[in-house]
Amino acid sequence: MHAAPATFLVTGGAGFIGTNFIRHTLTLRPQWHLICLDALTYAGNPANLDDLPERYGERYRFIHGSILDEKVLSNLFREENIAGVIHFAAESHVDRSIHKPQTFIETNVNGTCRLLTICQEMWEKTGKPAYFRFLHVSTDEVYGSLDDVGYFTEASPYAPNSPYSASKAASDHFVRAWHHTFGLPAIVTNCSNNYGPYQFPEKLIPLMILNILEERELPVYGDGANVRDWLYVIDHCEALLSVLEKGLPGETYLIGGGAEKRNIEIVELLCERLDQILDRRGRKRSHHLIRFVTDRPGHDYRYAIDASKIAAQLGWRARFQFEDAIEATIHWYLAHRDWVAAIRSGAYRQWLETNYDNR
Ligand code: NAD
Ligand code: TDX
Repeated sequence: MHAAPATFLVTGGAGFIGTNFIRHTLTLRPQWHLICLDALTYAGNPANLDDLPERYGERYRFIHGSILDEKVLSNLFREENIAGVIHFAAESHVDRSIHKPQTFIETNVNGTCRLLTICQEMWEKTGKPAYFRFLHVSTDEVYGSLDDVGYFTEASPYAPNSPYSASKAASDHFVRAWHHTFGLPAIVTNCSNNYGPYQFPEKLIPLMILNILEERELPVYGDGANVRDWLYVIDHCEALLSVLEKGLPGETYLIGGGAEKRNIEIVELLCERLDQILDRRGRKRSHHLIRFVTDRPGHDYRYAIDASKIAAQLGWRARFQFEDAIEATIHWYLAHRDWVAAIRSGAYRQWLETNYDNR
C-alpha cells in the first residue's frame, strides 16, 4: 500500500494568513511539501516568502497564477500528486468590497468554483483517494451580526451583510454542494478576526500601529463600540492543521479565540503601548490622534465565536493570550519597517485616499 502523498497546495499563500500558514507548517511538518499558488494582487507579497526556497529546497514551490486560470490549475494538478488544498485565496477587505464588489464575486465565488471543479476532476481521475482534503478557509462574517449577547455556532443561520461576507457565504455554499453532490472530501472553517505579522495595513490593527508610529490620524468608524473576537494568526494556522489532519469531510468548524474587544479599546491599547515604547508623554501622547469618522455602511456590530465543537472533537484551543500576542505583533511591525516601506506603494496610498478622504 502507498502512503498518502504529503504535497499540499496553498492558494493565496502570499497574503497575511497564507504566509503565516506556510512558514509555520514548513517548520511543524518536516515531511510536507507546500506549493503556493498566488495571483499577487495588491494584498499578496512575494517578499513574505522569499527566503523559503533556500531554506526548504524542494519542499517549497511558488507559482504565480490565479485560481481563475483553468490551465494553470490543471497543469499543476497533472504535474504534482496533491494530497489536499488549503484555500485562502480571496479578496478579503470589507471596505474594498463596498467600493468595488465585482472583484469579490469574481475571485471569491467564481475562483472558488473553478478550483472546486478542477479538484473534483483530478480527485475522480486519481480514483477518489480518501486522504484528499479541500479545506476552505472562511470567515465568521457569513453569520451576520450579533447584539450584546450570544455566540455564533456551526448551527447559526447564514446572514451575510457586506459584499465581502456575501461572496464568502456563497463560496461556503458551493463547497458544501461539491461535497454533498460529488462527494469531494471538503471541509469549511469559519474563523474570527486574525491579527499578527504580515497583515496588510488596511486592516484595523496594522493600520492603527503604523498611523500611531507616523503620527497620523486614527480613523475609528462610528462610535468605536463595535466588537470583534480577536485570534492570533498562529492559533488560526494551528486550528487549520488540526482540521486538515483530523476533521471530517462535510463538516464545518468555527474557530475563535474568545478575546472580544471593542474597536476603541484596541485603538486605545495600541496608543498606550506604543507611547510607552516610544517614550511619548504629555502633549506627545497618541490619544489626540483618534478621530471618530463616518461609520462603515452596514457595519456589523459584534462577532463572537463559540469554538466548543473544534475543542471537543479535534482538541484545538487557542494557545496565545491576547495581551502577549498583541505585544508580539506591535514589536513585529516595529522590527519590520522595511516590509512596511515596501508596501507603502502608490496603490496603497491611493486606497487610503479613496477610503478615508470623504469620511
Ligand atoms: P489577504 O487579503 O491578506 O490575502 C489574500 C491572498 O490571496 C493574497 O496573497 C492575494 O494575492 C491572493 N489572491 C487574491 N486573488 C487571487 C486569485 N484569483 N488567485 C490566487 N490568489 C489570489 O487575506 P487574509 O487575511 O490572509 O485571508 C485569507 C483567507 O482567510 C481569506 O479567504 C479570508 O476570507 C479568510 N479569513 C480571513 C480572516 C482575517 O481576519 N484576515 C478571518 C477569517 C477568514
Ligand atoms: O480604519 C478602520 N477603522 C475602523 O474603525 C478600519 C480599517 C476598521 N475599523 C473597524 C471596522 C471593524 O469593526 O475595525 C473593525 C475591524 O475592521 P477590519 O480590520 O477591516 O476587519 P473586519 O471588517 O472585522 O473583517 C476582518 O475579519 C474577518 C477581515 O478583514 C476579514 O477578511 C475576515 O473575514
